[in-house]
Amino acid sequence: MVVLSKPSPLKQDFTIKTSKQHGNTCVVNGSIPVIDLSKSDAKTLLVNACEEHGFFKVINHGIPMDLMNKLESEAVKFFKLPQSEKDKAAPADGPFGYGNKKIGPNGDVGWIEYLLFNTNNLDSGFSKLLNSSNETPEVFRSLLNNYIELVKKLGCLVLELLADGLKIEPRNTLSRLLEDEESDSFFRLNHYPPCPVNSRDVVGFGEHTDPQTISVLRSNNTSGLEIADIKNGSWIPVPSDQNSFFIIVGDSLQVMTNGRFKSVTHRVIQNSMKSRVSMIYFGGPPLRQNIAPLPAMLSRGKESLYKEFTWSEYKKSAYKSRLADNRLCNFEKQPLLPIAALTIDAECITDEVLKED
Ligand SMILES: O=C(O)CCC(=O)C(=O)O
Repeated sequence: MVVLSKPSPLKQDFTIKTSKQHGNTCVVNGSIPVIDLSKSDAKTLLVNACEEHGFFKVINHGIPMDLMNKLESEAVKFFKLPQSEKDKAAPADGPFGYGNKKIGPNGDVGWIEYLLFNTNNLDSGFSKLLNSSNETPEVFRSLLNNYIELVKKLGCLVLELLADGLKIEPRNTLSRLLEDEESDSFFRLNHYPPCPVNSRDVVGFGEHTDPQTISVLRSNNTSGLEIADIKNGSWIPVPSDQNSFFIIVGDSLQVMTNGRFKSVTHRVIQNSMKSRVSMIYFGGPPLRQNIAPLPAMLSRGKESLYKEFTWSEYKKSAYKSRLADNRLCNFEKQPLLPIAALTIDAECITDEVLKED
């Protein structure tokens, strides 16, 4: 059992606000697809999992356990530092470096602390770490570098198998977005300390979808992650497995497949006994990249379900929203409905609609 810093009493409200879409019902025996990447049927199973769950676990991924464990130990060493030392790694401006309880710029909070890095410019977050009394910063840095390189490769392999499964050519159509030297990808080390309040109602990381293409997640053996069932919205707890990776479909991949793959809503519930440590790579496209359904997804006269936008435009809009907002709805083409059938979804009222009022 890993127990890190002594938690302080809850001063803020970390209560889960029961969402309209998902409520708080939990289906304990909901299933999570497990895909063996060494098997020849992997590409078909991956496509099914992205369509039906937007989430799956991969085994036989080829990333050495030793590397995952060493990086986790370095992260744990950092999170064990006194609060005043960790605060020295907080960003003066921008998002990279140490964060505590605040998630994003718009008032979301969680029972969490984290280190956030830009994968193409590790120094943007890492230079802040040098302000804290970290004893082995070079070890930490080189482990981060090696690990990020390997999870990026894993993300690319999954995207190439998905391209094969969807008959998209060339097969690097999706993976090249992560490999591009201007790819806007992030890496976050999350630490959820044991929470003094033992309740399913305290949130570690509130419900959200990932805006990027694909996320590659690994955690220690502490549970807490839940995904929303795409069919009925109920929450499915994800059993932890420190030897495997979990893959999360992001909003951009949903758009590029014209809604065939689903970007999955997920959240982390606090644990009152054990620390959860997770590491997550968010594979994003370059800022200039148009995010639009791929031609192969528009065959047989299908129309795009989405307006045209670049990753930079989507990101700007996402950063103005709250964690739980449905960010994609402002980019969806409105179906042509008879006027009498039109209803306005409160979450989707755009600035233009508000101005007209
Ligand atoms: O800690 C986890 O398992 C998930 C974290 C997460 O969803 C995130 O960092 O965006």
